[in-house]
Amino acid sequence: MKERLQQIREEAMKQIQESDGLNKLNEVRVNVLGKKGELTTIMKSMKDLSAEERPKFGQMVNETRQAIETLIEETKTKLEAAELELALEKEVIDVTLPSKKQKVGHVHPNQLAQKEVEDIFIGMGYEVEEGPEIEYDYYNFEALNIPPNHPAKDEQDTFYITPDIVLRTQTSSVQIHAMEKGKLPLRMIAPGRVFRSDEVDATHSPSFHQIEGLVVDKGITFADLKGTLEVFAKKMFGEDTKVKFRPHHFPFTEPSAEMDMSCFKCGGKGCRFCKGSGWIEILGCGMVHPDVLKRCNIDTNEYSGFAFGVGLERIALLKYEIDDMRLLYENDDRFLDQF
Ligand code: 2NL
Repeated sequence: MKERLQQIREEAMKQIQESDGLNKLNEVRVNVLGKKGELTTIMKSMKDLSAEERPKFGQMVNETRQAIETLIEETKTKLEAAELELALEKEVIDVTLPSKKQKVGHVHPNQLAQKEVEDIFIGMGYEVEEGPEIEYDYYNFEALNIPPNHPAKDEQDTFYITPDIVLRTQTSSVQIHAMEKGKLPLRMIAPGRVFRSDEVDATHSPSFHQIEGLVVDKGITFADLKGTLEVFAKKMFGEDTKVKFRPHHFPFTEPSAEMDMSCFKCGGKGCRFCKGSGWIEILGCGMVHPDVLKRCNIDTNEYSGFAFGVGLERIALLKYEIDDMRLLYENDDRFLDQF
C-alpha cells in the first residue's frame, strides 16, 4: 500500500506540473482528492491494515494530501497569473492609433443667411422674436386684414389643422402678438418656418422660411422704410447696391411696395442672372395698415409703422448663387460642404 501511495503521489505531482490550464488542474484535483479520487479510495482501504500500521499510514496519506494540495494551490496561482497576462495582452488598446474621423457638419446656407440678416437688423436696434408655427386663423389672417373670402385662405394655399387653426403662412402672427403686448415703440424681426400648400419645384416648397420686420413708433414714415431697407440691401449685397420701390398691394399694408435691387452680378447692365433687366426683386413692404394697428389697440393718431417680409431661401439663393431651391432641402453633404 505504501508503494501504491508513493505511486499516486508521484503520478499526481507529475499531472499537476503538466497541467496547462485551470480546467485541466481542476480535473487532476478531482481525480486525486475528490470523493471518488485515488487518495480517498486508498484511505478507505486502510481498514485492512493492522491497528499499529494504521496511524502511521494515515499520517503518510495526510502528508501526501497536504503536499498535493500545496502544489495544486501554487500551480493554480501561477496559471491564474498566466491567464490574466494573456487576457491583458489580447485586450490591449493601442492609444497611439488614429481615431475614427468624425465628419464635421457645416452651417446650412439658410442659417448663414438668417444670421446675416439678423445681425444687420440687430445692428440697427431691432430685437429678434420667435413664435409658434401653428396659429389661430385670427393671428395668421384676420388680424392682418385678410378677409374670410380671400384667395390666400383657400385650402389650396394653406394647411388647415382645424377650420380655425392653421400652419402659419407668414411670420406676421409673431408681430401681431408683439403689438398686442402693447409695449411701444417696437423694432423687431421675426424669422421662422412658414407653410404653403405648394408643389415642390426650383423656386417653391411647402415649407420655407421668412423674415418679417416691423417698426411701430411715433412719426414713422415711408422714408424710414425706404432708408432702412436700402441700408439692409447694401449691407447684405454690397455697398454699390441700388434699390427701387414699385407700388404693390398687400391687405396688411397701405401703401404697399415691392423692393428691387440692382443686380449684384452685372451691376445693373443686365445679365442671365437678372434675366436682362438689371434688377432683382427682393422683398415686399409697406406702411402698416391702420386697421391692423387698431386691432392691436394701438392709437393710430399717435403711432404709425412700417413692415416688410423677405423669403430667407430667396436671400440664400441670391447671396450664394444657388440656382435651385431644392438643393437647400436635400442635405446632400457634397452641396453643404461648400459653405
Ligand atoms: C411678401 C412680403 C410682407 C408684411 C409682410 C406685415 C406684418 C404686420 C403688419 C403689416 Cl404684423 N405687415 N408684414 C408687410 C409687407 C409685406 O411680406 O412678399 N409677403 C408675401
